[in-house]
This record gives sequence, structure tokens and C-alpha cells, in this order.
Amino acid sequence: MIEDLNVARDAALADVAAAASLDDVAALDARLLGKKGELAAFKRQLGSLASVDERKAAGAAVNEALAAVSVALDERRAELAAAARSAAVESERLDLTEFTARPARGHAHVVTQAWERLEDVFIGLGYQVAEGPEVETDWFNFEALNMADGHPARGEFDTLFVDHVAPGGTPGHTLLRTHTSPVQIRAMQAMEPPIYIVAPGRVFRRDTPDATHMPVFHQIEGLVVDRGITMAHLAGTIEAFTKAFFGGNVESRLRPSYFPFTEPSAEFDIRRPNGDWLELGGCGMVHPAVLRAGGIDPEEYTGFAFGFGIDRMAVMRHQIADIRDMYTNDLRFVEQF
Ligand code: FA5
Repeated sequence: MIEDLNVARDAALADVAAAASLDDVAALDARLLGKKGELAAFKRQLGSLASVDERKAAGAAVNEALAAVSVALDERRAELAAAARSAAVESERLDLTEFTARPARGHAHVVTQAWERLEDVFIGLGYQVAEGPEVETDWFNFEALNMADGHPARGEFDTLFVDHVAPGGTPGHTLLRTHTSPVQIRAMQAMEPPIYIVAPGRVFRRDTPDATHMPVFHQIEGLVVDRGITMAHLAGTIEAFTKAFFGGNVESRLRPSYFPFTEPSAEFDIRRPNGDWLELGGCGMVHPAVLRAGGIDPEEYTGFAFGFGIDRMAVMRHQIADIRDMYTNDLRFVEQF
């Protein structure tokens, strides 16, 4: 019997060593050690042995075999559990190395920087920042600015019309604003004098892109309405803000011009390093008809207004040769500013 037992024990140990999973181990445990298991069967045979000594020796051998198989099962179980744990750890591992390098941070675009710097300069001079819509009506963009239907000056603004008819309106009267000047009217309607506002924003024209023009560009409008405002205040204000924006050493000139919404009118130019003059904006004393359209009595108040190209100011500040370079989205270019 002991020989049979040894054969059965060795076979059991071989099976345990070959168990491939924790489920296999559990099945073996039941098959080998259970009450009706293969090794327990030897216990039942003990009674049939003749002598007490034989029974003792065989009983001890059965117990040893059971203990050996039990230890082997525990060991195999521990091995398989450890392997399962490391497999889980491996599969759930997070690769944190990608977070060790700081992600690159961008910065404001050169035109946005100019926009914000201009706002800062004017806030420093006591102005408020105003806004208006980019999609405007014919009335705010032209009519209220002293450009009645058919006024030849309308032709100077290559206007993009929007396929939309306002309630109660007529077709062809909704447009993308061609300048920030309609915000003058909105500000005058919304505020009582004294008015000191700037309105930076995006404007649209059917202009062909070239070194100094874009079809979508930015302007900053200025409007002052108060008692006793003169052209001298306008000239002083332009000098103050261009000095603050460009630094002290800029060569500039105000040259007589014409806008239907200002009288008298002027244009402001600045000298480029190559000696050429670049037009930065238009300005003038607010026309009485425009004050009236804004609900202000021109007998009581006077005002000045200006509209400057922000993109052109950025170009001048950074000595950029071509305005289009700012909009090609070439990182090698935009990272320089
Ligand atoms: C106007 O738009 C007037 N509303 C300015 C004004 C306001 C005059 C208040 C008087 C009182 P103008 O069309 O000249 O004017 O444009 C003003 C400035 O916008 C130009 O001097 C230029 O700096 C800029 N600008 C005009 N067209 C373009 C364009 N296509 N691309 C980039 N900048 C432009």
C-alpha cells in the first residue's frame, strides 16, 4: 500500500506543479485532499491492514503525503496569485513620464498684444472701453455717420453685405461693419456727455490682401464728446497715445483729409524706417449731423473722433515688413513677439 501511496503522492505533486491557474489549484485541492479525494481513499484502506505496526506506519505515510500535497497546493496558489498581481500591476501601470516635461505655453498674438496695449494706454488716460456688433445695419455703419444712401463716400468702403433682412427692414441693409465708427453712434445713444471712449474691434472690407491691407483687420475707434472740445485736444491726444505706444522717437504728421462724419478731418501718418509714410488712421471733429444722430445737441457739445488701424500699428511697432505675415500662422514668425 505504501508503494501505491507514494506513486499517488508523486502524481499528485506533479499535477500541482503543472496547475496553470488558481482555478486549477482549487479543483486539484478538492480532487486530492477532499473527503472523497484520491489520497483520503488510502485512509479508508488502513483498517484492512493486519498489524497495528503496519497501520501505524501506513497511517503516518498517508498523513505525510496529505501534508506534502497540501503544502505544495499552498505554494502553487501563492505563486499563481503573485504572478496574477504582477500581471495586473503591469497592465494598469500609468506612464507618468509624459507629464514630467512642462507643456509649451503659448502667448497672445502680436495683434492682440497691440490691442491690449492700446486699451491700457487709453484706460491710463481715463477712457472707457466700448463695444459694438460686427454685423451691423446700414444705418449705424453709414447713415448715422452722415453717409446717406447713395453718398459717394460709401463706395470707398468695399462693403460685405450679409444675406439677412432685419425685422421690418429691407434687403441689402445688413452688413459686416467696415469700420469701428458705428460704435460712436451706439456710445452716444447709450451715454450722456462727457464721453471718453475707445472701441477696439474687428472690421471687414472687400480689400485685396497686400503688404498693408487685409480683408479682415482691426481698428481702434476713439470718441470724445464734452463741452469746449477742440482740434487741439485731438492733436494732443494722438500725440500722447502714439508716444506711449511707439516710444518717444516717432516721426509723425497730421495731414488734412476728408471723412463725411468729421469736419474738419485729418489723417495721421507715421514714418517708416525706409522713409515712406504709412497711414495709421483718420480723425477729426465730430460732424454736427453725427452728434445729432447720437442724440447729442451740437450747440452744447463738441467732440473729436479717430479710427486707427491696429494691425498697421503692430506692423510699425515691430518693424514687420508685410501685414500678411501676421496672419499666415507660421509659428517661427509669431513666436518672435
Ligand atoms: C476709417 O475707417 C474711418 N472710420 C476712420 C475715422 C474714424 C476717421 C473716426 C475719422 C473719425 P479709413 O478707411 O481710412 O478710415 O481706415 C482707417 C485706418 O484703418 C487706416 O488708416 C488703416 O490704418 C486701417 N485700414 C484701412 N483699411 C485697411 C486694410 N484693408 N487692412 C489693414 N488696415 C486697414
